[in-house]
Amino acid sequence: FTTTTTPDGKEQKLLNIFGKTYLADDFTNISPSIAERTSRRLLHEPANPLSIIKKLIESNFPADEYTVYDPPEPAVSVYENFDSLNFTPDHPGRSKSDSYYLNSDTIMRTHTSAHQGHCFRTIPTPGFLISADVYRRDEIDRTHYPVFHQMEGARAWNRDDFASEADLIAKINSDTLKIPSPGLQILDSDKQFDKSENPKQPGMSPELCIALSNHLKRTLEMVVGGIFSSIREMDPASANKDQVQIRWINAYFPFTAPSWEMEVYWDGDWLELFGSGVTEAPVFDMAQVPNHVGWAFGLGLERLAMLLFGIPDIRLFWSTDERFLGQFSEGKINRFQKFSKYPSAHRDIAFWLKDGSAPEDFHDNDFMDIVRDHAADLVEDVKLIDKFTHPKSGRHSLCYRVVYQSMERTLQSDEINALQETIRSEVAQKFGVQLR
Ligand code: FA5
Ligand code: MG
Repeated sequence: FTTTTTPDGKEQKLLNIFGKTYLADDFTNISPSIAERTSRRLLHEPANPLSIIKKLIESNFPADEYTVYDPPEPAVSVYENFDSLNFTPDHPGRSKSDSYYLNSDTIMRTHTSAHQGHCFRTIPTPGFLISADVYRRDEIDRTHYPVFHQMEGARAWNRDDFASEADLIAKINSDTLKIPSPGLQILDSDKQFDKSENPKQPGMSPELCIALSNHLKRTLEMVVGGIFSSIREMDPASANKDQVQIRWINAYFPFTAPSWEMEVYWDGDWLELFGSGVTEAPVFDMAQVPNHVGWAFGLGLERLAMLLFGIPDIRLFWSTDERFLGQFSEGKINRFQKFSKYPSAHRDIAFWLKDGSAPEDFHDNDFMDIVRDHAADLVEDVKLIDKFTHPKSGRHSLCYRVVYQSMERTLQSDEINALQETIRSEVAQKFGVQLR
């Protein structure tokens, strides 16, 4: 941060980041530990499991139909991240407590969908694939990290290329794979839009909606089937997974209708792989390609990588330990061999909220941010473990448990105590709470 003085004598804070300067305002909440993450570029490390998965997925899309797009920087306009995707001005997804804002106009993208408009407008092929780091103020545990990676994909048709809607539908149908991918057992494959549960968009005929939905589902089934068949070839240890079960679940996104999530059954659990749906007409209008129809999906690369490589903790993707990185090579999927986990230790922090303040006014994410800023990768998990209201004073107390563990070394208790002390005083100072 630097400051400047406006002509009328007011002090103005400036945020200098990614080679640009932004006027800070009451939305500014990006922290140094998050900003630092942007320089690592895991998807550009060819032997990182995330980029191995990215390449594997890309290889399952026909290269002449889908262009691979690599977005230049993680900061996007609030318009791109939300408005261009049909999020209403009061949509809760815009909340400061869930995202990292540079200021009220600029945000660290929360999903790769932020680049849909640009791609629909500029990419010459009918489809595209976008992969990038995305940023969310989220909880801290084995499967959540404030920075993760998504792959977005989309496919469009221009109504103006067809003499009639019947011709358009016939073309979409002829572009659609006829049989679902072998090697997958698919539940609810033919489930279509549903008036009450998963409505089609107004103004689109049922026939067109069904044609687009079928193209979306058959394409993604082919891609997922292709991924699992390469796994079977590469990794005989997973040979028992020769029939992978997937299912289509109704979903909701402001920028698609109808919408679905795909889940895959793996190691005894259904795991959500991606969200998808038929792109809403206003998204094409705002992208300045009116009269288009199509579909999109957005997939979490860590989820799939954890499953396929057997990686147990999302922080490992950021490890620079040779015992981690040395296990992987470009184009190859192999089971991760656990190296011994360094010991963990927990510390609790309890505090009274300010008089008259309710537990709901204290956001978990604000606490998480302090932990992230001061202990970054040395924390495995943070949980609210107790809430208590004093029977006489009516004051509320909260207790969080912080589990410390490093991926790289054994933490000494002096070091943990020092970190905990820093977190304690920062929490007291920032939120005016009284430590217990
Ligand atoms: C989205 O981000 C939508 N943009 C997806 C989309 C794109 C829908 C295009 C329709 C059309 P969601 O927040 O559910 O949706 O995230 C998409 C995927 O990212 C999830 O399915 C999951 O695989 C992954 N994901 C979400 N949150 C996390 C997280 N905290 N850590 C790791 N992966 C995550
Ligand atoms: Mg979701």
